[in-house]
Amino acid sequence: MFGFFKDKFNNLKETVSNTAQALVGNVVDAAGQEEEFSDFVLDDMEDTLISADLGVNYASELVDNLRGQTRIKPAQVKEYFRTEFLETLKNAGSNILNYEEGLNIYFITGVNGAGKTTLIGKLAYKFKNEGKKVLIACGDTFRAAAEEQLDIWSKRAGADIVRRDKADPASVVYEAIEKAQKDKYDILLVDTAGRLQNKFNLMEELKKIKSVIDKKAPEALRECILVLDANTGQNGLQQAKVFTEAVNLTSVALTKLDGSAKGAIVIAVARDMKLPVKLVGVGEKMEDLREFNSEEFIEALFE
Ligand SMILES: Nc1nc2c(ncn2[C@@H]2O[C@H](COP(=O)(O)OP(=O)(O)OP(=O)(O)O)[C@@H](O)[C@H]2O)c(=O)[nH]1
Ligand SMILES: [Mg+2]
Repeated sequence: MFGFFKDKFNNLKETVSNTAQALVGNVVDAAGQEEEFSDFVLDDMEDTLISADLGVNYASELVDNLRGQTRIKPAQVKEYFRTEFLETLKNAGSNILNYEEGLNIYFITGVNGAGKTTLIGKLAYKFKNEGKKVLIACGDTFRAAAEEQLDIWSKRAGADIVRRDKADPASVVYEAIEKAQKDKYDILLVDTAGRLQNKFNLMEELKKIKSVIDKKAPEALRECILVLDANTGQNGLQQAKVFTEAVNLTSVALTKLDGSAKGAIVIAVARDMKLPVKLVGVGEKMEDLREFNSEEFIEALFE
């Protein structure tokens, strides 16, 4: 049976347990049993938030709100952070992956090794299980074996693929869109390279592919997803900035959350980039994909 949501909450709790310790556990420990917040306690708390990868500015802001006030006591610190984090996540927008009748194009970007190709395999599997007609475009023609890897995923998921070895990625995507429109596919997943000769070339190539999608399929629903490895921490935020300047991202997929202690990057991305996380990778297998939900994530962290 397809277990996309099976025992979702317990799995999620386990998946985020390292992040929960790094973020919530250590913050509560930092607050200690004091009656009021001392500077010493607050500085310790700020360091804890920064090492959990929440970002320096946000960490300082949250801690500064607690300075010189008496309304929130150290004993209530957990509730304070729970409310703050949930609000930040909600302000970044809906977690629901957009989908509508007709063609839906998911353009998948991110640095090398982030988990783009694996995410495409997982998404293909998810959509096939929902009875959708799924096509994959191999827009990574740079790395040797990239097309082979995508071919294996497409077969596993039972999805169709357009690959033209070593061709220009934008032309492969052009051809895939034509096929998707002609043969009435519901889903087109576009894989891209994570590394070219340099970052400039990579961004130029992504812009070119994006412009082919926008021009050739203006009527299609288009999501531009940045794949972030949870373990990259604050570095991930820098990546998000570069990509969003190039291709105007609509959402983030956070991969390798399994085992990561740096899941707080979800909150940092939501706050600094105003980008919602919509998908979470929790392992290397085809079923290891979860739809992100802010309430569930916060509940699993703060339980
Ligand atoms: N534990 C874990 N591993 C993952 C997850 N997603 C991807 N991986 C692993 O990360 C590695 C890189 O994944 P790819 O999907 O090839 O990454 P990519 O972004 O396509 O890489 P390039 O094509 O080189 O840019 C592989 O070994 C995957 O099995 C995840 O959610 N959890
Ligand atoms: Mg890849």
